[in-house]
Amino acid sequence: MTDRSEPVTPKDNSVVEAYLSAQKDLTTDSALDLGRGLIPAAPEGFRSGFVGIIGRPNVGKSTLMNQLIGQKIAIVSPVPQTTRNRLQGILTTDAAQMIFVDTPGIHKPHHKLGEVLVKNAQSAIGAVDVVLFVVDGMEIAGGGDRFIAELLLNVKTPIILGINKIDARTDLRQSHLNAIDLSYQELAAERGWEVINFSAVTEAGFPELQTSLTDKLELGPYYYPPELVTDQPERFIMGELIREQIIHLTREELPHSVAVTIDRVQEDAKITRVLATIYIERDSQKGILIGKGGQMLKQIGSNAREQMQKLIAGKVYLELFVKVQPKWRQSGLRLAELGYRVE
Ligand SMILES: Nc1nc2c(ncn2[C@@H]2O[C@H](COP(=O)(O)OP(=O)(O)OP(=O)(O)O)[C@@H](O)[C@H]2O)c(=O)[nH]1
Ligand SMILES: [Mg+2]
Repeated sequence: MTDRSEPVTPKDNSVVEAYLSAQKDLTTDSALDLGRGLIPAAPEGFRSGFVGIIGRPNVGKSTLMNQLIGQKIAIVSPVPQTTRNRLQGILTTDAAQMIFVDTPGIHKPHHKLGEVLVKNAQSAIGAVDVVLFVVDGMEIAGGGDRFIAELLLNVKTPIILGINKIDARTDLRQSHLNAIDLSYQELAAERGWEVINFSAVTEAGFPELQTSLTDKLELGPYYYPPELVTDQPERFIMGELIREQIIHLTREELPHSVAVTIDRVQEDAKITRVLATIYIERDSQKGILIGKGGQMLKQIGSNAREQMQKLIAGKVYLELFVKVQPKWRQSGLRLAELGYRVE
């Protein structure tokens, strides 16, 4: 039985497993060396570092990171403000190891949760080696984009302006397209940023993006085993997969009022049992979440279970509880209890 608090790795990989178990016992420097010993030495000319993915809500940051690393570790939805935590996804190529940091969309906060999210996204800007500023290629640069551009003014880190969703632009009028492109070219030219067009869905433009990111990183070692795709615990991703289904299946104010905790994960040979609690803010939201005859909650559970099975490549039994926690988004203490890191 394990507690599923270890980072996500592909199944059946003895090198990664050994690395992670060495990491668990990291109490001394020698244990650290042992952990490092399992990471191969990087070839000459190898580059590595952290790439911060920032931008307004809903521009496709999480979709981009998932697609770049080839595994779904960040949840995605058409509703803005989906991502709430800083998530790391790792891409290792022959030339480089890029550790992507997905961040919550930067917006004007209306509550304590929003404040914490925006602060965390901003602090990521200072902690990475390259900033990938993602914008929505379907829309002309707006106030939200310019606000972020201002935040980036005094940043010394190399910055790439990434124009996303180019796959969806086929229906736009040419004149409108030109206006969109011009608005971003102006933004980038003022600051000397490189501009790259891509689609996080079709992967068009990915080779150019990867080359440019690699060029901007310094020479460096493997920070993680080449097979690792994230340092995020499976437990955390499981909670997010539940939250994703709630966003997809419920409407009204519910998506933003929901938090999920994974209370217990019990793994035996045949099945992994997961106990989770969904927190809402008001008694009146219970009805929407549970649905007629419990149908809604059942659907949420069944969809999330399916996703979890993909994640761990094994059978999952999922039990969901619902609790009312008034005003959790307003309280720093409750936010911390629910796992939101206040930086
Ligand atoms: N057509 C198209 N849609 C995209 C693309 N990338 C993302 N989307 C869609 O845009 C919506 C938002 O995607 P997310 O990845 O959740 O956006 P985000 O920037 O992480 O949003 P927040 O976490 O709220 O800041 C989803 O409906 C995605 O399917 C793309 O390249 N093309
Ligand atoms: Mg996101």
